[in-house]
Amino acid sequence: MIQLSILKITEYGPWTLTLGSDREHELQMLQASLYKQVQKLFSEKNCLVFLNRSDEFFVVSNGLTLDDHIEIQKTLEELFEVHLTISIGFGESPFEANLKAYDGRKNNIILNKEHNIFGFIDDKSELNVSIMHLDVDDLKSKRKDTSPYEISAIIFDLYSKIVKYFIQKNSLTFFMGGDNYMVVASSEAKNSVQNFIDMIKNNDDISLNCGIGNAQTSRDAVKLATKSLDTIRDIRDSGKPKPDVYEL
Ligand SMILES: Nc1nc2c(ncn2[C@@H]2O[C@H](COP(=O)(O)OP(=O)(O)OP(=O)(O)O)[C@@H](O)[C@H]2O)c(=O)[nH]1
Ligand SMILES: [Mg+2]
Repeated sequence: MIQLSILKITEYGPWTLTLGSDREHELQMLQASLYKQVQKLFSEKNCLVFLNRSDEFFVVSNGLTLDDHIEIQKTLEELFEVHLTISIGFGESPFEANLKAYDGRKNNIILNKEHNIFGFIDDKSELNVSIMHLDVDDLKSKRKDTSPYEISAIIFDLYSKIVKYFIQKNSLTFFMGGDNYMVVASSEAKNSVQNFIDMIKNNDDISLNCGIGNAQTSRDAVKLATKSLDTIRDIRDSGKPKPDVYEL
């Protein structure tokens, strides 16, 4: 079972209009500082925040109670003029947890009215999370004959392919910057990642490495996933044949 909290800026569209049309730089600065604070507050509670479309955040919030969410909301409400709505859900797979959180918001299932928190918390089941950290092998060598913008086109095309493949496995993919992607993974996603890597190798001539981490909290799972990825690099750099996938 996994718990997911989705944070979205409340009534952001109408609020942006109040800034007039010379607003884009202000919105970009606001979104960046909001992300920084949200990541800080949740990582202090052993979670990791995934940035989604800049005005929305996904947090694998395993272990966090309603009171933890209220505490974070209070801090954010003091710091920012715009406020966030939180929808919490849980499920056997990451995608199901996302549906449950969405359901809670849509049907107005209030967990805390004053601080805009909706959805469902399961405090009985044992929570676990698997993270897959995917990274392009040796992107540096591609940069020798491909311009920065063309590299970005490749990276975003790949992002779209990872999203489409793993949503079918009830998993959620996020772009982390550079050539890094993280999949909040179901067990079927973990079982099929080698197949995905082979497919991308054959169709797009891109080699991927995948480190997998399993833990109770998302920050620990991410730490282990990145450690697994670095282990693949260590094996490769020692001259031995490297695995494409490594799991801790
Ligand atoms: N989000 C995130 N970005 C990273 C991380 N490590 C590197 N990056 C980014 O990814 C870019 C590419 O770095 P690497 O993947 O190390 O370079 P590479 O040539 O592909 O080398 P290998 O992955 O070791 O084959 C860097 O410029 C950073 O922007 C990480 O752990 N997390
Ligand atoms: Mg790389």
